[in-house]
Parts: sequence; C-alpha cells; structure tokens
Amino acid sequence: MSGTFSVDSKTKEFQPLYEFGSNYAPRVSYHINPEVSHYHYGVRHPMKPFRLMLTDHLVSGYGLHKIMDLYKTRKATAEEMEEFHSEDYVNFLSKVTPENLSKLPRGTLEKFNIGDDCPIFPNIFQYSSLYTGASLDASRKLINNQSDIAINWSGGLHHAKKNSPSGFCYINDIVLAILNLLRYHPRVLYIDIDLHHGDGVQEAFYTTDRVYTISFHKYNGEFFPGTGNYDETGCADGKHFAMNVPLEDGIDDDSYINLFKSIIDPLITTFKPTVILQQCGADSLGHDRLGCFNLNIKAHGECVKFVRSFGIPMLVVGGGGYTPRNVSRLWTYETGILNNVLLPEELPDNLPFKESFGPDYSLYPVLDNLYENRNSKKFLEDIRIRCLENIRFLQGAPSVRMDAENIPTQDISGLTEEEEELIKEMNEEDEDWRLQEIEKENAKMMELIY
Ligand code: LLX
Ligand code: CA
Ligand code: ZN
Repeated sequence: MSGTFSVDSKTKEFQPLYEFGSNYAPRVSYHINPEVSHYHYGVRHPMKPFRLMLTDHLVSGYGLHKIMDLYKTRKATAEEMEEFHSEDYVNFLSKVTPENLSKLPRGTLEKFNIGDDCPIFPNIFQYSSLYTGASLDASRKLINNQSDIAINWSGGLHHAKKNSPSGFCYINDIVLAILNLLRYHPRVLYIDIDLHHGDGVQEAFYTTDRVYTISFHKYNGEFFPGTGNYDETGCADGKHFAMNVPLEDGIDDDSYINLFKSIIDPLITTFKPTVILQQCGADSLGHDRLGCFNLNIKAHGECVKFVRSFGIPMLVVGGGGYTPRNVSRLWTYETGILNNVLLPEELPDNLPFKESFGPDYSLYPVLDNLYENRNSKKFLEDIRIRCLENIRFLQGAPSVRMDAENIPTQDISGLTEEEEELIKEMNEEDEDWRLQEIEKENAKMMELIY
C-alpha cells in the first residue's frame, strides 16, 4: 500500500535530497583530492585512508557537492611544511621509502619515531603533501574572504610534532593552517573533539595568547598520547590560553553536548576568536574500532552545529576514526550541518559501496550504549567548574596589533587570477569531472577492498 505522500520514481529522481534549515547561508568550500584515499598504511594498520573515498561518495550521493565550491587541492611543498617542522625531518620524510629503510644510518628510525604506529609506506611524502595542501588551501579561502566555512576531511593530524611523526600523524596540517591564519587573524580558537588529546597543536601554541587550544578527550595518564590533564593550561604569554577536558570511558550524548556547550559558549564570548579551526575526529563516536566513548553521530554533529551558530569563519578538518562506514556517515552529516542542510536518514539509492552501510542503510544508526558511562554527574560538574574558572582568568580577549608591514597586500591564494578563474570554470564543469573521477576510483577501490 502506498503512503499519502508517496511519489512515482520520476518525481523521486528530481526531488532534492536535502532540506534547508534557517536562512544563514555561509559560502562553503570543500577541499578534496581523490588521490589521498589511495594511500595505504599497511593491511594491519587501523588507519584506512579509503574512509575518505566513502565520505566523498556519500557527500555527492546526497547532492551536497552541488551547493559547495569544490576545490581539488594541490600538494604542499617541503618549504611550506618547514614553517613548523624541522628541515631535517621534512627532508627525511621526502627521501625515505620502504626499500631504503634498512640502509639508513643506525638510530635514524628511533630518532624519527618510525615503527608500527607510524610506519613508512610507499609515497608517504606525497600523501602528507596532499592532505596538508588541502588544509593550507582551506585557510587561504578563509583569509581571502572567499569562503565562510572551509572543509578538509583528509586533514586533522593533530599529534604530529616538529621533529617527528606521532600517533599515525606525519605532518601537522592543523598547526600549518593556524600559522597561515595568524598572518591575518589576531585570534584563532582551536577546538578538538577527537577522542585523543590534540597534543601536537597544543604544544605548538603553548606560549602564545593568539591561539586558544581546547581539547575534549579520554584521559587517564596512560591512554594515548598520555597528556591532556586539566592542569595543562599554557605557559609564558600563553598562560590560560590552553584548556583540556579529560573524560572517562563511555560518555553519552547528553553529558558531552551539555559539557561542550557550557564551556564553548563562554569561551567564544570571552576570547572573541576571529576564526575557528575545529578538528572533528570520528574516533569519539560509539562503536569506533579504537574508541571508548558512546557518542552518536547527531551528538558529535551538534557540537559542530553549535560552533557554526556563532557565525565566525570556520576551518573544519577530520581526524581519527577507525570504523570507516561511521566515519563517512559522520563527516557527511557534518557537511550537511555546515551547509545548513538536514539530510534524510535513508541513504541515497545510487550509492557505490552501499552494502558497507547495511543492514540499516541509515545515515545515523544507533551507536550508543556499548561502554559503561564512567563519567559521574559529580565528575562532570567538577570538570565544568574547573574549565569555567580557567576562562575567568582570560579577562577579555588579547588585542593584537596587526603590523601593516606584515600584512601582504596581494592575494595570497597561491594562485594567479587566471588559475582562480580556471578553478571556477572547473567547478562549473565539475559534474562530469567528478563522475569520471568516481568511476576511476571505484575501479581502484574494488581492487583494494575485494
Ligand atoms: N587522534 C588522531 C587524529 C588524526 C589521525 C590519527 C590519530 N591518532 C589516533 O587516533 C591514535 C589511535 C590509537 C593510537 C595512537 C593514535 C590521523 C588522521 C588522518 C590521517 C592520519 C592520522
Ligand atoms: Ca580531542
Ligand atoms: Zn584520535
């Protein structure tokens, strides 16, 4: 029996796959390079770059690519990486291969923390250049006021350090993007909702009052990376400009959302960031292969929606996440939120790899209740009070003189006007290009997965 509002198949084909919410319509740019999903950490490694390909399919399956500016990103150069990383480390990363690994001088692998977590896999430097290039391109779109929100799901590698990789992260695209934003923006707020402590980003900006870093994460002193207790609050000029929200296993939707909003609201009002970078690691979801929280996709998304509601320019990046089908669901849902679009729960019909999303074929299946919630009401209230006390130390936003001679007058997009024009045209012709890319990718992925 057909329902009251059932439609024939022709009508269904032309129905929009999304519904618009309120009337704030930010310009959103989406920075991708399909190549980045083809790299391989190794069969037993939990990081699966093909989660990005699943995300791309879902995003375009819902038609979201039609309402954003798409940018195929260029690779970051070694010189750009050296704005944060040491020349020695970048040079090593650009030369090392699985084949020449055994011929390196003794102690090199230990020096650069190479091992099971951070293996050397084929074309590791190109991989790092691609996701870093995407975050840099995204930061340029915001700086040039060509976007209000810029998204790079391939970025968010918050553990990488100046001289070494850490926790699967090689080049810290977040630190590099923030350094770029600081050329124009007096105050940058970094918000990290990955399951893990955003240690690499915190460390890089620990002594400055121009970047406020806040990370929500599992903490017990042992859980990777072992840092991020509430007493790490910054030093020197950066004293009180770092905040950590250590949590126990099993936190649920309501506790997380309430805590997040009650801290982020006064923080934004007091620090008055001129731009926000949000890291949206998906390993904080329930049922993540390496995770221990109970968050549902809608709760994670609610944190993104809340930050967006302040109307401050945002750079949004990915992060951890080890159950690829849920990572892609989450980042698609959040791409919808950032575009002010509510996506239907039922996944689109024409979705490649649709079988990976069964048996529910839903955008937000229930992911909670796997772990016991070890965060008591009292524990959460104590954390909240501590965090609010830290915000009170801020005494308003630091004012920064943006030196006229340091502000380039030229466009810093890294592209000429002609190139910008070309990209615009490419975006218009994008439909064909994407279909071809998707075809090619599918063929490659079939080889990898099956
Ligand atoms: N937290 C995180 C964020 C981004 C990436 C990797 C991580 N690392 C982990 O989640 C982790 C888990 C267990 C042990 C150690 C680290 C990341 C994102 C994209 C590409 C590469 C890394
Ligand atoms: Ca975090
Ligand atoms: Zn993580």
